[in-house]
Amino acid sequence: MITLTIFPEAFGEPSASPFCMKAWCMLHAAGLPFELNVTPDPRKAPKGKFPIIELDGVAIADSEQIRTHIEAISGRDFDEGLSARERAVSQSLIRMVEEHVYFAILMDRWGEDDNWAHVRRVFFSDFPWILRGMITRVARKQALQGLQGQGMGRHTAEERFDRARRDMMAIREILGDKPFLFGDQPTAADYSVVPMLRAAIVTPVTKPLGQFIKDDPALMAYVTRGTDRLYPTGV
Ligand SMILES: N[C@@H](CCC(=O)N[C@@H](CS)C(=O)NCC(=O)O)C(=O)O
Repeated sequence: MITLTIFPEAFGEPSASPFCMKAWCMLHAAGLPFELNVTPDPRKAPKGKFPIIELDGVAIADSEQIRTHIEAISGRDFDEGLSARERAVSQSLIRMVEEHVYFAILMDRWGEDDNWAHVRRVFFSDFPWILRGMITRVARKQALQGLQGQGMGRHTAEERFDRARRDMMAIREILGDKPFLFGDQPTAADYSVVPMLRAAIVTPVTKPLGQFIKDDPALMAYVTRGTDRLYPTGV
């Protein structure tokens, strides 16, 4: 039996992490039996991040490796039916949302004081109250240092939004009037893009990126369709 370890629910999402949602939705879609392990503390995870899956004592970290593993053991190809060119576009889209848009959302959540008040309260509620102040200060400092290193933390809020907005327009262009990014059926990119767009719009204090998505009927219809189709629990 596979165990999928994820962060707890937050802001109405079954897991606070879009990467955890991706892995969860993929496991669900592949029809593999699995159980959930829900915990807020990733420090002992092999790469210090969630999601991870464990099978026969072997841990696999990172949603990309998890996808590869799911495809290997289930025989399911999440990009089935796509041409070589579509697979290349899919790969680029996945990188764009996971390695760029994600960090803009992280800045909106951890870098902006109004959202940080919610993140602090919701993400750290399981830690003993006596340690919570210290743990949250350290966690925020480390997160913001990481964002400086990655680069997103060096942009102004306006610059961040402008960068992410261009990514949203690229997604909308690729989507066109199709139900999913590459046609009538969801493919791998949808499993990354839908949870990432949801992460932007459920962030408690709506920031310009979340507002941009909410104001775009095509993107919102896609998020609703994707949620209905991919999310195991419904939201
Ligand atoms: N590339 C990884 C990214 C996973 C990731 O960034 N997870 C975040 C939550 S969204 C995490 O565990 N953060 C904890 C930390 O950095 O301490 C994947 O695709 O799984």
